[in-house]
Amino acid sequence: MTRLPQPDRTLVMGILNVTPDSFSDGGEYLDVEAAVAHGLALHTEGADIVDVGGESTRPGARRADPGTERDRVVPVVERLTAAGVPVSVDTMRAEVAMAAVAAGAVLVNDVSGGLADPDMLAAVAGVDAGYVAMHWRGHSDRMADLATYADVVAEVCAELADRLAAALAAGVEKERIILDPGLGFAKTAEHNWALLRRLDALAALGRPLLIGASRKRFLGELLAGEDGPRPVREREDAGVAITALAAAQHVWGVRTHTARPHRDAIAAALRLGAREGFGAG
Ligand code: PMM
Repeated sequence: MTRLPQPDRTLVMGILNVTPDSFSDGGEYLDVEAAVAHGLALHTEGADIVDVGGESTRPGARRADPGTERDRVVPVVERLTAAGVPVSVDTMRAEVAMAAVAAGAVLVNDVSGGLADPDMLAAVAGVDAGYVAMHWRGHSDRMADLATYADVVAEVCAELADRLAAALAAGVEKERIILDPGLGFAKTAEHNWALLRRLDALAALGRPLLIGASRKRFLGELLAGEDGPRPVREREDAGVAITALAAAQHVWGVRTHTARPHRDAIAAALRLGAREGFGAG
């Protein structure tokens, strides 16, 4: 992963959805100029990498066609790369991933862990890019029905281990692979909390971890008031708390909608965990 930023702390991956329908920022950055401006702002604010996606994966979402997805993503990847911003591409399609890598993306963030497109792992094996394999059980239109587990931690670990093995078998070097439990993907709020409680079990798979909790529904449910779940835009602080707790456990990265609050939380977690500087004794 020579081209990936490698800070000696948890990395912040800023979210840039170039889609009409993502749950928290859908429609805001469909225009290339607006998307690039937001990507640059995230980077200036402290995002180590900007994750550009052209297909919404929110529960129930319909798929974008491949050409549309590629046309949304590639110009934004090109422009951000040219501006010196490290970029990842959030896609389940090999074709889109390869176009984005050719345009400068240094990381392929595949929410399906290679399951959605049979060509993905071999394609990634052939390029110099990192690969995020996220835990996934099926497309958004049916993932709510797939949220059944006897032991969510054991099953997600086993299924991620399978995806890791498949990526290795396809020729993706171990050093390039990052694993993600896929909070909210075929998971209820209870499942997400159970996984967050056991980051140690996920880390035992032997690869760095990426965690995407930012603004997700389980935080809305956690913070629900009389009017129902807390609105998407008012879930930020709980996400920052999760970042601090995950950073204290040395996860590789957090995928977030803002950058600075998360960078600050990571700095505090790191400082608190440091052994030096606590005074005598
Ligand atoms: N979540 C979403 C999209 N892509 N990628 C990874 N690796 N991990 C996630 O948790 C994840 C993801 C859905 O959130 P969004 O609609 O805000 O992008």
